[in-house]
Amino acid sequence: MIEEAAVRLDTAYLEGRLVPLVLHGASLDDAYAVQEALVARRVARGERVAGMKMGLTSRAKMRQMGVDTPIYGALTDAMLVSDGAVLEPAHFVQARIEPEICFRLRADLAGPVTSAEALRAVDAACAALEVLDSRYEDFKFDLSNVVADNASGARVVLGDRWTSVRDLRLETLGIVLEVNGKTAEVASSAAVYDHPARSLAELATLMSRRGQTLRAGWIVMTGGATAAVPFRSGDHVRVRVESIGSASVRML
Ligand code: OOG
Ligand code: MG
Repeated sequence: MIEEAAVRLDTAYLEGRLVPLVLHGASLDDAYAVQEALVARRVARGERVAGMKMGLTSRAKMRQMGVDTPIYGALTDAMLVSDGAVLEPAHFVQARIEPEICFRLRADLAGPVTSAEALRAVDAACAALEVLDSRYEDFKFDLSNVVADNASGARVVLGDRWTSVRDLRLETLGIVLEVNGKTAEVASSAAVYDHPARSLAELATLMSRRGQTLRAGWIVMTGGATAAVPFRSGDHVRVRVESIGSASVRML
């Protein structure tokens, strides 16, 4: 049942198609097992796990998606694009984009941990955009199905510089999302689970329940600070994070 659900999601991802929900009444543990099987298929094709993402860590995102439990997903090197990249619409079915703060780890991190312990494993932060592309019609799903679908992950756009977290007041940084030169959404980093380090701590803690550990050198997306907005052909999107920098991306 788990492998079959993973194959259906993986095929939909590869072919740029939608699928009906793959799980019905499955436990959250089974949903993460599907996600792990999905990521294993991608690793078997030559992709490398480069980090993890937290999702549904802000009230704005929970409200938008109708799910009120934080979740996580994996990031592979194939999902990472650099600042200023131009994406191909053909690679997405219903892309959305959201502003995030991304961390880079300087040490392994095994949960359960407190926010302060989690922050000690972080070496730097970067402004980032996450491109989401649910494999389910209209981004409609429940907790288990979105977990199985690797938390709707599609691409991560990293800003052009990393800033040491030692010099930052991470709990109160302004975040501005611009679409085609106009302000679309604004937030504070406090929207991210009260503090982005708390999001990281929760990630390590959730992963520990499945016997997994975050690795030195990995990046961690801490979760959308605002609701995600549609990302359509011709759109140019930029995030600016106070004291950290900016990241931008275009859809051809
Ligand atoms: C699920 C993924 C949520 C975030 O940052 O909140 C997420 C979705 O919204 O489709 O990545
Ligand atoms: Mg996200």
